[in-house]
Amino acid sequence: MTCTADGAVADRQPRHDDRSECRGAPASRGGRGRRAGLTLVTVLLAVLLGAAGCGGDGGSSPSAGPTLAATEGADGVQVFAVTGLPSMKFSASQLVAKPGRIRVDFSVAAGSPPHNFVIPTIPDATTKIVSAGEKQSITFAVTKPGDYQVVCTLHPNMTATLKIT
Ligand SMILES: [Cu+2]
Repeated sequence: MTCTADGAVADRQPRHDDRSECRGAPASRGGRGRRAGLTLVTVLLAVLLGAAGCGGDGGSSPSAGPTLAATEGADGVQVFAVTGLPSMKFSASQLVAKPGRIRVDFSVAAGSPPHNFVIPTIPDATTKIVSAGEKQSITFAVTKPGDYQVVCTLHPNMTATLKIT
């Protein structure tokens, strides 16, 4: 009723203004549609991000953490880069090499408590206590195949295995 009355009285107002005043529906319907579209995009983004977050495990080994194979340096030394993590773990739970000389480049991640890298049964395989952001390299020789336990002496649950094959 008010629409017709306004339109009739206000002669100076252009026609299309009268129309948009009379029907509120199309404008608000458009708004709802835009909101629904944004929600859909948000949901899709969340799904995509969630899927990407799951992919980083690398390898389907049944052991507790990643296995690292030595890279062989020019001088025949087998090299491992191992990081002590804020989560009180080594970056690899198993280091695989063959008998011979081995170098471990041990570093501690930024924001982590200090760690060390110690193989109690191999006297030369001992770093100092390394602070966050620092590193130390150690070189030692192993002749006998077998599993050698690696520990951080500061954190009893922080272990790994050097596997000589
Ligand atoms: Cu530690």
